[in-house]
Amino acid sequence: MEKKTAYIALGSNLAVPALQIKTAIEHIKKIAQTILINTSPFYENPPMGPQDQDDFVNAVVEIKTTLDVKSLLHALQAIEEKMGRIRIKRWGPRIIDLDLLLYENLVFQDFELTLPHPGVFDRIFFLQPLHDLTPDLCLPDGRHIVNLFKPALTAISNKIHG
Ligand code: A4P
Ligand code: MG
Repeated sequence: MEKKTAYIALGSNLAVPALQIKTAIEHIKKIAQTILINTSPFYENPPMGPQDQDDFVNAVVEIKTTLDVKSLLHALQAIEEKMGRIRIKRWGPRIIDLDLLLYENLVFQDFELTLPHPGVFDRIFFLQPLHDLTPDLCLPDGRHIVNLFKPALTAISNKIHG
């Protein structure tokens, strides 16, 4: 099968978040039929949603894979489980959250997967690292990332590493 480009967002706000992101990246490198192409800087961001939790560390990685999109999603969920993620409350604290932002130009929706990830259009903690990796990115609907994320105007999150 042909190699597909995909972007995965990583987020953590528990147990030394930057370390959790690094560990998750090591796991991503080991996904079958998949290679890691690039890692964005890590950013510290205030929590979106409930404010009674610690700041998040967020990053995005670019991969190439010959896995189909569902196999990739399930591989990411297996990493979350291996790393001890417990789902307690929506938008609550987490050891690791792996969100599939984009898989080529696929537009898709079913009970377990929405692509592009709906947050890719407006969440600064997705857009900023994605812009670092691919400033020329065009989303499947034709919108250009620089029209969603204007670095000079909106760079409010704090680069901590990379
Ligand atoms: N799912 C559907 N589409 C996708 C996709 N493209 N990638 C389904 C990954 N999963 C996808 O996710 C719920 C369900 O989404 C899964 O069963 C999967 O099949 P989840 O990870 O179990 O639950 P969740 O993460 O608690 O909920 P949700 O709505 O996905 O939350 P988000 O959007 O992930 O937000 N603040 C900062 N600063 N940084 C963060 O990273 N993250 C969250 C969580 C809240 N606040 C944050 C951050
Ligand atoms: Mg999630």
